[in-house]
Amino acid sequence: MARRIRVAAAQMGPIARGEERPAVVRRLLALLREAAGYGCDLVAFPELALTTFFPRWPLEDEAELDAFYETAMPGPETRPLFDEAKRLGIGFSLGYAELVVEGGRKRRFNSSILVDKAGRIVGKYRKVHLPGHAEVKERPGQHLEKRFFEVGDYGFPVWRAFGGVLGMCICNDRRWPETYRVMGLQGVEMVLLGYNSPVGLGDPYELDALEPFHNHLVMQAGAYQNATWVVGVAKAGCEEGFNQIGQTCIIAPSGEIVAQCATLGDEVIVRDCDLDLGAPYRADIFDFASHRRPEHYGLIVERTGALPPPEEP
Ligand code: CDT
Repeated sequence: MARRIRVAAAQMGPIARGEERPAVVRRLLALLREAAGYGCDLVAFPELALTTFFPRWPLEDEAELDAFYETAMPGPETRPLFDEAKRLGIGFSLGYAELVVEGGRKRRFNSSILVDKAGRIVGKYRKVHLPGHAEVKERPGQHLEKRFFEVGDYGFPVWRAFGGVLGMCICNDRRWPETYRVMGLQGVEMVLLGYNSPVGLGDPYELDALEPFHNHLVMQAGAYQNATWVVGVAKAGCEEGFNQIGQTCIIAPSGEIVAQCATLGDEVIVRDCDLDLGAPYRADIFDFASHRRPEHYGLIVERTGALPPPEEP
């Protein structure tokens, strides 16, 4: 019998700096209800889906900064999302800024959770690849994730959920082959990932112009090379003066995009995903046990890694 997940990717348009949590949760609820109306098992929301992308500002005031983080999940303001998901019998993944106090020290992570149809958190991931910088740069836009988050300390776990093996990663993680491969080696069948990808921060125009191409390139390659579905969900549009790409999409284990958003706003796309679609790839071209040669990779690095520096002209 085919193992199918009907998944929704719920893209969000911009969230204003002053938009309060209850208003954002109302938007999430509308998207959740729309997905449930389509009979979805699961809806994936973006990275930092409860707030504006606050690492664009060098926030100095600690109380102001803390207000962008969740100290409990669910907390009083996010509880309605869990209750409604349970009532409708739909799961979800959600990206948010997490603040925990450990040993009297505040720890901050860029996190996402996987919630089952009964409203229970069954998986949690903390972003590993934090892009940008900790110090303010001389350029039009900042990306201060290294200042406001620690590197995630959970690795790339996968979970048995929704009748398959699911994993999560967050935004910049999608550009690194290791992200997918670590999950691929654990048999992942669907990767849920949210992103906020700005253009116009001051990179050369050539890079910004290719950003939509690179966005799909990395997710399609990750899907194909690991025979997994990938659900990539954007927070899109012009947020506080900065343009963020959209292109929310659902990618099959073949690497093909099978559904894609057409706007830069709140929008739901849906696809029935056959989790067994990756099986022929895993049985042949990407049969890791038969064809991968990890015992040689170290040797290759050893032999080629010590390239002498270029000679002075
Ligand atoms: N949120 C996130 O990880 N964004 C990065 C852009 C970094 S630009 C300095 C991305 O990889 O899309």
